[in-house]
Amino acid sequence: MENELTENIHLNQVGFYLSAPKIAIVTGETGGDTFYLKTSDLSETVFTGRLAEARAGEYSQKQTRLADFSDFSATGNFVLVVPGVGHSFAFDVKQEVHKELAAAALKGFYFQRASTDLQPEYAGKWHRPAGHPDSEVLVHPSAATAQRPAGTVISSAKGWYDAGDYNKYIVNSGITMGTLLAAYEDFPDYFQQQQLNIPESGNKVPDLLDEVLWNLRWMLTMQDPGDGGVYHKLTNPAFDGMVMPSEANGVRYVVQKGTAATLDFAAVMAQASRVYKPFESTFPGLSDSCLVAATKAWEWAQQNPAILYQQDDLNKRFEPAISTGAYGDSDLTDEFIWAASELYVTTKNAAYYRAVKLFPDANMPLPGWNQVRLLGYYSLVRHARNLTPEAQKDEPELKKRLLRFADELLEGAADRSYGTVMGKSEKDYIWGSSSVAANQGIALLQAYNVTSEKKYLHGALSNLDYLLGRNATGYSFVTGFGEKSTLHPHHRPSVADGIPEPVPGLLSGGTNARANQQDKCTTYRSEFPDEMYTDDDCSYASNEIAINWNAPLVYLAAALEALQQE
Ligand code: 9MR
Repeated sequence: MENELTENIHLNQVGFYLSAPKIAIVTGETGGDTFYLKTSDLSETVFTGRLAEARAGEYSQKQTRLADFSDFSATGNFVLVVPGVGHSFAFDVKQEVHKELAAAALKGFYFQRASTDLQPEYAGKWHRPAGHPDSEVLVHPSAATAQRPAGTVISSAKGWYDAGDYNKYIVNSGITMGTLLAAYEDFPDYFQQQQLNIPESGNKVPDLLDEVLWNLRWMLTMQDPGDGGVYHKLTNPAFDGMVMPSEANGVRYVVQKGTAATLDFAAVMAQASRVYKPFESTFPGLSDSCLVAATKAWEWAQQNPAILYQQDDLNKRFEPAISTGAYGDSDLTDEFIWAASELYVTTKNAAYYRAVKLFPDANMPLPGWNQVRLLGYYSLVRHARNLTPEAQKDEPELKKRLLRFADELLEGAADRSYGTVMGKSEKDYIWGSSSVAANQGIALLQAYNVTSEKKYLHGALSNLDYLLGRNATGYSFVTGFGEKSTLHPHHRPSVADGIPEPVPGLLSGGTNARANQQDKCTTYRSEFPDEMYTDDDCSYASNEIAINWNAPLVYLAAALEALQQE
């Protein structure tokens, strides 16, 4: 039996750092209490340990036993063996164990590029012809102004496809860009040496910033030059079929300007302005243009503080009807906080700091596309030393809240079924829950940065383990990483390209407790909330990929690589 591969040992299928915690979870009945770490050819036992007492989660119900081999610390390729159960997938223990993952997660954005072909030199077997030039996009009646009446043709090229679909949405680009730029601001040395092999590699600018620029250039075109407002999205009226980008040739529109999109845009442009400033000689004028764009957007939002994107309502008033992703948000408090924070950090103009109530309550809501408050707080803490007295006065309280939030995330993690920070409650398993795990990891790393306390670093690592297989489904949710990883994401190129392997480095949305009600796929195998996942391209509610999920994966993987020696 121990010579047989089992899927009942759930672990990070990529591997473990030499000196960090190493945990695997064994499900089902186990014969005894002992587990062994063996070389992957099973010839040599290198570590022997005891399984912890069986536990059952409140919503998981499946019995789990934890195997802790953190004390083992030698380089190699190993399997975990539990007599009576079998052996795990093989994994590495080594330095830089997530280096390739960190690069691939960022390269995932290159594969999402619109308006360009992906050449074999960079894309390997996933090369493809260009799709969506977006050089002739129509102004939708919902976005018409005197200067740009309905039907006006504008150019709005480049950008990343949002997800498994081919549309480009400003709100979701906002949190994605904010997260990637934050990764760069927090770990510049790491990104300065990271190599992605993208067309711009070698231009003296870190590859991350080259890749981010592809989307930044598109975002800039989404601002109405007439008044500074920003279109909510660039979209087809309805989702494309499951075809390659080059075969999706329908008419595309920019749709209604809105306050959420405009504020997210202002935040990203303000942040980009300071991040690209040192690269002035490569991108002359870019930093200044970003700041001008941010300021104009901010002013528009002051004049138009509550223009919500409500797709149903829009469809009652305008044609053609739009049925693609809505990203509708009805509470814009957090978007104001984020935009004001970024404009303040970049300009040091305290008027921005005072312009909105930055601390309307003591809540610390986990970031998501409709909740960006913490992106602003992270920036305020990151730059605290260089800010004006107003912000410095608030800094201790802000740090306190950050630590309180991180402590809440850690609470009880070690005793959970899978011993991860992810999964405190069933509520973690939402549409795109993989990004919940990754964003929790980022919050913990902010706390680590403030305190240097290892528990935060290890908590973040537990969630990377979650994403790479230490979860109830046993899947690694990152395409191309792990022996049992997502193979059939709801991702049009991966479905239509005729290549068996999905485009690599993409993070599946993962377990979603309501997925079977939302996408009605018939291939789910379990009703447990933490197992509601199917690796089937029908499942847009549990197995799509999206840029706002990949971005926190980039942050988490790169940060853990940068911090591994600590
Ligand atoms: O990530 C979004 C999730 O929070 C929503 O519940 C869901 C339904 O509205 O939409 C998700 O976003 C999708 C977007 O609307 C269109 N592109 C694909 C996105 C990921 O599934």
